[in-house]
Amino acid sequence: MASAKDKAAARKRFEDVYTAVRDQLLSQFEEHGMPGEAIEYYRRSMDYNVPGGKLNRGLSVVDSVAIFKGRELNEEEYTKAAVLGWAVEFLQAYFLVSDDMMDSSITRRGQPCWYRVEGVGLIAINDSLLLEGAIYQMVRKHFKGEAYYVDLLDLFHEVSYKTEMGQLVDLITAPEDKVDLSKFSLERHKLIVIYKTAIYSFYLPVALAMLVCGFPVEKASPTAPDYYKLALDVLVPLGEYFQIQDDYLDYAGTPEQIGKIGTDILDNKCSWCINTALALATPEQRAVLDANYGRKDADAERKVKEIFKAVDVDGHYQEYEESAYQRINALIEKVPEVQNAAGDAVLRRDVFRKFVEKIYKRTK
Ligand code: GPP
Ligand code: MG
Ligand code: MG
Ligand code: MG
Repeated sequence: MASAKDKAAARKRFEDVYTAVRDQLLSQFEEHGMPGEAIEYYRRSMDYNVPGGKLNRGLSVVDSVAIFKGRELNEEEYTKAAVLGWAVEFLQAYFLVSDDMMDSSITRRGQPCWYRVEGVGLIAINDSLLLEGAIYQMVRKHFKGEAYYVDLLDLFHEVSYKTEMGQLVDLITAPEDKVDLSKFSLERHKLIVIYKTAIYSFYLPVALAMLVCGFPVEKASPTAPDYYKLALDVLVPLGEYFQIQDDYLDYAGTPEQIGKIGTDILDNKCSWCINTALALATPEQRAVLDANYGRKDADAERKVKEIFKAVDVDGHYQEYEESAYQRINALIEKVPEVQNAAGDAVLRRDVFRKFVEKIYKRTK
């Protein structure tokens, strides 16, 4: 177990790569003769939106590369892995800046959403596009000569497209202003969660690490394992489990625990809790849910929570968590620990175990 001090040091080392990447992007602006005003604006947009999160996604690229290689990374290897980690964080920033506009959200990470900052407004649309474009500038600068360069590009494009598919289904399933619980179901929830969250948050960091470590995208023979499919088949259920925890904590966690006030009931979110309750509710309970879900009103929220208690969402969650944990561990144990072609990296199960141990029974 890494100490708090080790963790802080790992974060600091990773953050130093952000500063370098950001400065490279700003120098490029200068080389193109962009005015000082634009350079300052772009710096402010990146600093506001990219580095302030938990950095779990970005750091997991670095951790995964080291585990696959089975040793500490040298300076050059570290920097390359960290650049890809930051590319994932830029992708996330691009998603969140635009998602906050689509969701008419007020705050993010304890500060106003970027589009609500003085002097930003709808320029945030272009800012989000620049955050996305930055990914390809970074990847180009650091990886253009690599045999797997085109696979990196393909992966970012595929993952972005799938996330956008999920975002579409999310937006039309649960519009903020029109509550219609007949659109919800556990199947719909699963689809949204997999496409909107699991693929970019869990599969992307590991698949990037696999590309860096020389695991081939093309199967060497018809009987050779499809490494990327193996990873996807574990990481998608893991991402689904993570989001269900998030949904549950939004309802059951205290603000002291989760560091924010849960708003899914007020906001008409297609969360695991409402879908579980809908599957269990009597017609009378269903009528209460229909009348009170997604209303911006504390009393309506309380009535919904009473139904959640009555149908035992809590007990169903404990059951779900246990069975998800068992199922995911069984999937992990089936992953073959194969070597890459060069014999200098192994698809170690520890990469997946590390994710599970981080999130099992989390309460924040
Ligand atoms: C946040 O989901 C949005 C995403 C993770 C993906 C957005 C994708 C785009 C293509 C823009 P959310 O709105 O459910 O969560 P939050 O509560 O964090 O806003
Ligand atoms: Mg949102
Ligand atoms: Mg959203
Ligand atoms: Mg949530």
